[in-house]
Amino acid sequence: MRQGVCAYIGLGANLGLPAQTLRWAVALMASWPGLRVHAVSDLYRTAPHEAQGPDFINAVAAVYTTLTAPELLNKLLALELQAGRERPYRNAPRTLDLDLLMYGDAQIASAQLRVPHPRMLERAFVLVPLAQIAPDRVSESDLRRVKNQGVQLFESWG
Ligand code: PH2
Ligand code: MG
Ligand code: MG
Repeated sequence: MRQGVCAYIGLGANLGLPAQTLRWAVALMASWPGLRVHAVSDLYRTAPHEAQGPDFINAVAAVYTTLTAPELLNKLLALELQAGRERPYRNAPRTLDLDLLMYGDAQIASAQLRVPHPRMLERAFVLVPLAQIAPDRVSESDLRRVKNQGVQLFESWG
């Protein structure tokens, strides 16, 4: 599927078996009708940013999809639940977080969804993996601004 919109999804986890869960999530997404996984970044170990708990594993995936943004969001949230996600408080440690970072060039500000993700430019755990698979989407100055945040390569994707 070349057709459809190019969307970017941020993946993160810091409970359970984060790396396995991220790989499992990408495999399930790849099985969804109306979505093709185009590229996945390596897995990065990242320090919790404005959050508590263990280090995170983060990655970013680029997909082409014919799903609408709300349809895609709902499927991502359902997959989080399937991975045992609980939300006891804001930014609580989690088994799986799937954030819709960008949906083509769409600008969306609804009660359920804001795209582009309003905090992505503040977050090295998003910008570093995103720059790996979509260097045209991240500027050098964006990366410089977050370079003091701890991000290290954990595992190659392939
Ligand atoms: N997600 C957050 C808040 N802080 N920090 C890291 N390192 N990785 C995350 O995925 C993350 C975070 C809110 O979703
Ligand atoms: Mg998040
Ligand atoms: Mg989220």
